[in-house]
Order: sequence, then structure tokens, then C-alpha cells
Amino acid sequence: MTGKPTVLPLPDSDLLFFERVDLGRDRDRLLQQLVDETDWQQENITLFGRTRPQPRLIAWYGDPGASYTYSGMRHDPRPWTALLLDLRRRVESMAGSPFNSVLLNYYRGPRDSMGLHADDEPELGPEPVIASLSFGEQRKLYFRHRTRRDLATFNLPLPSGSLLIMRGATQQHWKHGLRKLSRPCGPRVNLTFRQILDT
Ligand SMILES: O=C(O)CCC(=O)C(=O)O
Ligand SMILES: [Mn+2]
Repeated sequence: MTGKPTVLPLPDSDLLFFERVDLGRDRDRLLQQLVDETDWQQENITLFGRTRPQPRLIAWYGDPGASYTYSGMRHDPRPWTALLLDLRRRVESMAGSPFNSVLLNYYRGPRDSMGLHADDEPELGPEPVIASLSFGEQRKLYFRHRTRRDLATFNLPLPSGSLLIMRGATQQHWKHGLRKLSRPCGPRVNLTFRQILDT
């Protein structure tokens, strides 16, 4: 059974956290299935004029037309698989919000990571609801306020089977990221369900 969500105590945010959600099947099998069946892509990232492979693999799935522009490139989604449709339906009912796309991130080991960013692309609208489902290795998402230096960095461990819902003005005030680790760790897959507007 999915328990009650916790409201995370971060000023200028609206964050709901389910420590463990009921997905109707085993989390380890879901991780393996997502690793095996997803059409993973290796994208590049350009920072300070240097281009290198992103330190993770990604994949986009969604409704036709729910395309997304980042790093100046338009990405068209792959059609939903049966598994992703099933996860979407469950996540929509827990978040109380519809989603027309999902970004999957595959962190293969300790050196895979995501830089500090906000999900504030114009196609998500000013107050997006983003539902983030994690499987595999527990890693910490860290949050940093964009302007208030008096607020400490907030670290949120994301266990396998947890669901974090980011809503309201969260993206306007906070950035988040996932650091590399200096110890060995297993694989992790994260899915962020999103609603792309004006498709
Ligand atoms: O892997 C995570 O938990 C974070 C993913 C994320 O922030 C994103 O896909 O925008
Ligand atoms: Mn994000």
C-alpha cells in the first residue's frame, strides 16, 4: 500500500514525497525491465566550449507531439510502451495530475550524475507538476535555493520505489541535481513524468 506523502519543509517550494509507492510489482524487477527495455541514448553536453558525453543515458517517451527542446535541440518522444503507460497511470493518480511525457535517466554507476538545474523550460509552463519515480541504488537529490544564501543545501535520499512530486513555484526558486559518488554503487533509473503544454 502507498502511504501518506510527507510535505518537505523547504521555503518557496511545494514538494510532496512518497517514501515508497505501490506499483503492483517488484521494484528490482522493474529496475531490470527498465534497464533492458528502454531505448537509451547517449547525448552530449557542451560546457564552456567543451563537448563531452553526458554522464548518464537518457530516453524520452510520450504522446505524439509532446516534443521538448533542450540544449538547443528538439527531441521527439518515442511512443509509450505498455510498462511506461502502466507506470504513468499509477503516478497520475498519486500526483492528481496528467502527464503526456516522461524523461528517463539511467545512472549506470557512481560517476554518473546530473548537474544543478531547474526544470523551467517554457514548454512546461510557469508552475509545472513533475513526478519523479526512482528505482535501484538510493542516491541523494540536492536542492539549492537560487537566491537565498541563508538557506542550506537540502539533501533528499531517494530510495527505490519512492515518488517525489515537485509543484507550484519550486522550479522558480530552487535548483536540483545529483552528485557523483566516490564509493562504488549499483545502477539507478529515474523517471520524471511531465506535462508539455501546447502540443
Ligand atoms: O535523477 C533524478 O532524481 C533527477 C532527474 C532530474 O532532475 C531530471 O530529469 O530533470
Ligand atoms: Mn530535474
